[in-house]
Amino acid sequence: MQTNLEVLMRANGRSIPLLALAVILLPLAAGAIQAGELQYVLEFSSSELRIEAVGEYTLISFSDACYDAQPGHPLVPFMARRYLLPRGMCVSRVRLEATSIRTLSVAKPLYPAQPARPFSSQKVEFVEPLAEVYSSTVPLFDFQAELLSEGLLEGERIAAIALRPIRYIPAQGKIEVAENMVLTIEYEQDFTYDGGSVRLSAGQVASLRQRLRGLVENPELAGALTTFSAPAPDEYRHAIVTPASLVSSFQPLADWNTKLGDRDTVVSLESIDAGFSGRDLAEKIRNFVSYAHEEWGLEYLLLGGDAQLVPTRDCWVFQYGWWPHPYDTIPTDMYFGALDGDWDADGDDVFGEMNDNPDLYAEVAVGRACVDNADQVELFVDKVKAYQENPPEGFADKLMLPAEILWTNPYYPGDATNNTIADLTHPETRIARMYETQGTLSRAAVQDSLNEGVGIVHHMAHGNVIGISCANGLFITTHANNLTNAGKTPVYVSIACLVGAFDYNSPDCLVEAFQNAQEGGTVAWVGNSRYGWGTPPARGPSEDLDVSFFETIYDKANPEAGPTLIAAKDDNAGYWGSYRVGRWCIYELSLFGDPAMPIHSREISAFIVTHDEPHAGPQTFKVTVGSEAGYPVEGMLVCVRQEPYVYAWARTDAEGEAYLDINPVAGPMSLTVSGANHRVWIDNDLEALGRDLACTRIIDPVGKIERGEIKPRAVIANLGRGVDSCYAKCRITGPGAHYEKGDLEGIVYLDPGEEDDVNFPSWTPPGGPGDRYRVEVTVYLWPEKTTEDENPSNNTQVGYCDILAGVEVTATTIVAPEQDSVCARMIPEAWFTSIGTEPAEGFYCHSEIASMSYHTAPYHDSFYVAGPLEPGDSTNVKFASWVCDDSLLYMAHLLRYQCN
Ligand SMILES: [Ca+2]
Ligand SMILES: [Ca+2]
Ligand SMILES: [Ca+2]
Ligand SMILES: [Ca+2]
Repeated sequence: MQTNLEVLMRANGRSIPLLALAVILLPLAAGAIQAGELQYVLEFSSSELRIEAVGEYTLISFSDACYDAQPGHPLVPFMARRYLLPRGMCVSRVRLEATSIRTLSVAKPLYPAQPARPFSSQKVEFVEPLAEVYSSTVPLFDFQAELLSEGLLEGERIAAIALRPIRYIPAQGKIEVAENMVLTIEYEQDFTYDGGSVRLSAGQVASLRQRLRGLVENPELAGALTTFSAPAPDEYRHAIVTPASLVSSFQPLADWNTKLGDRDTVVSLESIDAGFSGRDLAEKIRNFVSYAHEEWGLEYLLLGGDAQLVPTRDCWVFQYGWWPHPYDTIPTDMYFGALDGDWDADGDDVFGEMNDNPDLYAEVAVGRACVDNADQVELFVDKVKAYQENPPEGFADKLMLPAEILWTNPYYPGDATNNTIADLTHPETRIARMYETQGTLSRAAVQDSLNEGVGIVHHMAHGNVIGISCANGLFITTHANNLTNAGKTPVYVSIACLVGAFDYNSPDCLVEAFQNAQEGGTVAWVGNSRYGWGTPPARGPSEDLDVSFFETIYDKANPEAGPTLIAAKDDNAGYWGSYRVGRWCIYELSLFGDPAMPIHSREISAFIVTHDEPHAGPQTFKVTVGSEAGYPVEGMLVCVRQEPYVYAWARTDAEGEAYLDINPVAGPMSLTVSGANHRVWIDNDLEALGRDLACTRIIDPVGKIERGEIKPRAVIANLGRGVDSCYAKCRITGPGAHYEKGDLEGIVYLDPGEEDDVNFPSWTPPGGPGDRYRVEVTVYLWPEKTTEDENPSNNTQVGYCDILAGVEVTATTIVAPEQDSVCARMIPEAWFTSIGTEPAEGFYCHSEIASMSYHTAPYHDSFYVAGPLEPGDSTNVKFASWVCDDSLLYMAHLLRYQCN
């Protein structure tokens, strides 16, 4: 594989998987894996080939076909695929074996490859087919696999591999297609690997898994081999880096992002300069980002300032033209978020060279706000907020597609790429094609359409630092400044050269004029800081990057600007990133806007949100997000807050549901739901209902107890308004007792009003007969282990218990007088029982009947029992006769009765 080509071509086509995969993992070494191989069985049907006549040539393509032929050589397509390797491994060799081959005839010779060219360049001669190549009777290329590149993403190594299923025999007009192949990737230990300590938060893990599914053919390899640490306690998923003078101006944006769930902090350049090492400020910023990524879970970085305020990292790939030109040096903002290596492997302070091993798989999504002062910051923040908070209807679903004729030899209008993007859209997307080929492209048409309101733009045109071409004239910075589309600011994307050369400051570039327009402009731009490059007659790297960007916009439920740009680069890093022209295009494509901002592509509507009733205490809080049409909405960001106790975020799943683990106190909370195509939903009046746990009763030990082992028990009730959980503690004090124990398991998920028993470890009373103990049971809140609920006064119950005496007799039943009986004269009678541990001998039973008024003298009588009365036995006692007064109430000993 030649890696020094500037002459690459690629066919039109969407990325549709052609290969059915089967995987066989074959470790070669026992014990610690030091080498091994991955094997994949691939199928490629020749019916997937598109064979089209282009003039006097044949162009062969298939979905996501790549080309790497030299100018004048035939365009034989291949495919570039990405595979994960086991952690700590690198590729030692790749092999492709064709197991079944089909031969096809092509009438005209294959199209000859043409040189790559900047979009600014019109004067490129057509390169004719080379006679000595086109007369060959032996096949050009072979069925083979080649390693294109390897890169790191969060410690995972990704290998991009070229697979060549087609070879061409020009003299016979034949192509041979390998329809069945076996790919073998041999790997060995990478002794330079130091990604073993990668720490990821839960949020980072979720987005990494999702990203790998779109990035590699074998994402399952990551799950088995990756371990992640717990999230950092102080999570910041978003940071804004800006000079100290603008920190307070950016704070409202940080507050806004924090409110939505991307916890944000503004960090001054001065503090980074003082606190981080690096050869220059740009490297210090990147080292800060590395730190924050690992310690805070950072996912988004906004560079808050134009190039003269927040430095650029200028990269250099190659010299275009006869002498070095400033346009050969590329301000590359992705450097700040692509965190592997240092982008200058050869250490010559020239960054991003082919041998510098730059990281093309970014870990942190980067955007830039090209602002010069506090007024511009305020404008930027207002636009980003308005785009999410209360966007109007009637603009977001509109896609504007201006395209001019880029070159005439070969004839290459921008229509095809814009048509490809149009094919990606939602069925209801309103598409405004403005094509020079149809006479519908003009500066006025672009201006009018922008002012009327469009959601997204893809502009296929030439450009320079201050203008973008619209066939009949340049749309320049002045036109951008004068836009009047306030509230309907689009996301603008273009392949054009230099419109995003933000390092130019007098004047600023076109993108900056759009961004800083007072009465409208754009909310975000994705554009080139240097030349865009094309490879007519096929799509070139700049167009491929943009098409990938739009694939994500129309494929994901909630595409965010920064991650969407990352996905576009992921898609092209393996193939285009292996070549100088492609790498140039990857470097220069920057996001001008907040990386966490969602991109709308449908008509704006409201969320329909339902949620649990929150209560004080730990709980899983469920939020369900639907559309006005009643469908669940996936991928939306849900955030629930209660300062300083609760900050939790989650994304809705395919059912539109998000689950947040929270532990608020009773009081006000807030809930927000945000994401693409919807106005932000905010509820600041949520109320966490109070917690009230109580110990309502001690079951054991209370009253008379025996001297043996006893299991203390009590009843805990949830008197609060939500499901709750708790622990309990039992303390027993008295002669010789030092018992203080908690229940071992706690009580979990008690419904409001529900009660449950709680058991404590066994206790054996140490004292003797008649000793009294104090028993105290207290309930503690889970998981805080405090008693600070809404009503702490009911958290503790106190009871007493007495050890039974050796000899003890008690009255157990009064036989007479009976309750409510009417009598004049009768014999009081009762049963007495021995409840002690030893026989009772020689004791008196006593009877007392008291009047409930003062008329009659009380009755007293005692009766001697000689015994012995064995433990558990009872004896019947009849007392002396009693004469009662009439019409009075009497109280007998232990029992009350009425006697008329
Ligand atoms: Ca990386
Ligand atoms: Ca270097
Ligand atoms: Ca500038
Ligand atoms: Ca309570």
